[in-house]
Amino acid sequence: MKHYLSIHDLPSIKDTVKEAIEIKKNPLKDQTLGKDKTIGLLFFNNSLRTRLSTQKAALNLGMEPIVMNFGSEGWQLEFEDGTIMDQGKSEHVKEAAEVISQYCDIIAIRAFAGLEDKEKDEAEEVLSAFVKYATVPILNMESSVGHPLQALADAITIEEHRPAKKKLKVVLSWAPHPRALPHAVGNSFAEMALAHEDDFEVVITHPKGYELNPERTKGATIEYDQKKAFEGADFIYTKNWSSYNDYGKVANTDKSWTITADKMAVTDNAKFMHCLPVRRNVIVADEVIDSENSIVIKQANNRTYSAQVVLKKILENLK
Ligand code: AN0
Ligand code: CP
Repeated sequence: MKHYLSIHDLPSIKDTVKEAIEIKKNPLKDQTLGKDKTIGLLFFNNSLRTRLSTQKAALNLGMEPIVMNFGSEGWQLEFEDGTIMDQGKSEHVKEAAEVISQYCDIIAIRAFAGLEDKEKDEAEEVLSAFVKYATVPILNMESSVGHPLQALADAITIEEHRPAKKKLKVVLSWAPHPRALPHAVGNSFAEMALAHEDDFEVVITHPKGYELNPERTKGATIEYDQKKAFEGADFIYTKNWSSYNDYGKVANTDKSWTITADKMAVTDNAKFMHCLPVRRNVIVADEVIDSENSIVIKQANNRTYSAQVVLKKILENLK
């Protein structure tokens, strides 16, 4: 594997999940694979899990991680071609990406959707500029449209907690949030779940007007009645996102969409999942996130093995 930009870059999601579960049993087994290799983690946005678990994964593989926060420490980068750079931006991504490539064997990038210009976000302005101008592999740590390291961790977590059933009902539920959030996590989760077509029945539930990009949810059942969607579910995966059609707008903060125990009661003893960070008693009631069925902490632990299996594949390709 050269880059990891989307979940579809994995040769097989199922085999990768199995490999990650093996790595988890003995995470220091490949300590020599990344020896003398450096990974640069570039953050254009905040992070707790991604920042720490990706470094942890790199360390498990014997790599040296270096981290830079562009929000507060880097020069403001220009991404457009041919601009007269006499305003706020100090450096063009063309130079920055090539320079960083000389210091790092892999570049990992977090750059959220701006949620103002749909076309720009869909074109993955930041991520694709690095793919274009860097000379080393690129790892997506949440871009405008996807969070494939999260989706892989989610797939690992579902595999570890799945009941013995042929077909699982996996529900992605929108929940309210006061701020406009990106679509990346919802998109990648849907894509990952839909790639398990033999295994998962995929239902997405949200208020009308909160449809994700239909290209990423093809094959899923869209159900506007949240409680109906929850009936018989095995996994409830919750996430807020802003409107996609009325791009980046928050039209609904309806608390009736918060995940509560009475909604979980109609599921088939479903596990509760969320990528975190989560706003308690807005997205999910304490009674649910603190219940035995909540697997959010285990899910966050799997971020290490998700990053590690991906880095392993990239390193093996570098040799
Ligand atoms: C981000 C998002 O919704 O994309 C990161 C989630 C991993 N969440 C927030 O900004 C709260
Ligand atoms: N789930 C996730 O990506 O968390 P962070 O934003 O804290 O990295």
